[in-house]
Amino acid sequence: MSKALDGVRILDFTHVQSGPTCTQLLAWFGADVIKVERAGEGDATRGQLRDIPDVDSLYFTMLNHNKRSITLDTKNPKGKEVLETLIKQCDVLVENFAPGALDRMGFTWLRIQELNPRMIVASVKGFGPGPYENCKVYENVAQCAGGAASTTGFEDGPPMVTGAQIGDSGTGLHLALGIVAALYQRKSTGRGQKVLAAMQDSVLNLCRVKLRDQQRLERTGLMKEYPQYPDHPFGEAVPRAGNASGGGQPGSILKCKGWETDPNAYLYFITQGAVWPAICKVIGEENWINDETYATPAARLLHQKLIFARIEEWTKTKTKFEAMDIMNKYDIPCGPILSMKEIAEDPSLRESGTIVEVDHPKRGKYLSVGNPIKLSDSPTEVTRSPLLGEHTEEVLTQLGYSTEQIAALREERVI
Ligand code: CAO
Repeated sequence: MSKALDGVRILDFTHVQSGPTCTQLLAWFGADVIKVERAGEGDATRGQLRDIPDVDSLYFTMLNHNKRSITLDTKNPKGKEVLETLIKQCDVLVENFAPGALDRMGFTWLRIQELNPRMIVASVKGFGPGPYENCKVYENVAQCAGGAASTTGFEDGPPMVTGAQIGDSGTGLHLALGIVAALYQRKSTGRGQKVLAAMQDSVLNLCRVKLRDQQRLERTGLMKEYPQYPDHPFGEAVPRAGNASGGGQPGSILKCKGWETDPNAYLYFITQGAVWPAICKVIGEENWINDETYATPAARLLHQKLIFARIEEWTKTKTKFEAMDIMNKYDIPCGPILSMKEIAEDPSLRESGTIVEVDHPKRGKYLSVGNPIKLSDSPTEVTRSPLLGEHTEEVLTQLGYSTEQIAALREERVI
């Protein structure tokens, strides 16, 4: 079967997490992704957080599936020539170097356009134009600057970053969408263009509802679905909301049977208005259905803590899965807090290809997250990440280099 991005060739000049997330997705959709790395070390993540000595780390292998790797010193004049050939023969260059690195290498936007006017140059940077545009940025900096940290955590605690890599992987996703849009526009214009996804912007995009709340707060002075209401005053900025739902239906994380010893024996429970009578029946408080203290969503907002405490008395008598099964019968929205161990062992995630087992020649079998985006006409087959420089000769031969030329480049340590 064909793949959605068959025929698209990507010059993958990315490293660490954000850029590789993007090019891995493009590879899963069928693009030919050629990862350019420095000889010797390669992408720094190959050697970071290793669990097996001298073997590419899971950090690297889980972000670089379905790619080819070539080594190239792009600061060496002969290496620059190879890079020029690659630029002429690729559709997209994706990079996430520190600001200005590509220019310093001699590959400005103007130069790239001279070499290949159809080339799309896609970049992840920490910040867009402005006072911080020249800063190097890692995940948690983006979470802090994009509004996630100030709105995450509990009211009486410090700002908190989330385990979801919204700054790195989140920005990679945004960049991938920009690249696909630019490829589509190129069909009619015939021109490439620059695509920028700034990590701060991507995090902010994912925190859109918090900017919504900032404006609601400024207009009305309070937000009734927040845990601060009605007991604590609101300040000038959106506060941390603990585990409140963030939408129009109140929710909370509740203890389940075994919580004393199992740190993940919890359930997320949403008191959706439509199923309020069912909730009351399940927890044995049928009189709450018509009691005016609880009968309407507006009345319940004044008593959220008491209501969730009562529901928790019930959830504490059930495991999270038992509670989930009972609630599902009544269409009551809730979800178990799943540990990574439970997720790794989940048969349905294996079945759907969201969790995949991959074989690697040096590390053996390992688990990875497969393509979370499923296309019915472009199925994803996850193949292992490349060893450093595994495809150097293959790619250079495809680019038109002879065996002798390749040997000379190797001799001069350009590749
Ligand atoms: N041959 C020769 N030189 C190479 C090369 C190659 N194949 N590949 C990279 N280099 C050079 C770069 O040109 C750069 O040289 P200069 O500093 O002389 O311009 C140098 O290697 C280091 O690149 P860098 O500054 O990007 O790397 P770093 O480790 O110092 O910084 C990071 C890492 C992530 C902080 C920075 O790249 C960055 O801010 N990127 C943009 C934001 C981003 O993507 N952050 C997410 C990181 S986690 O996903």
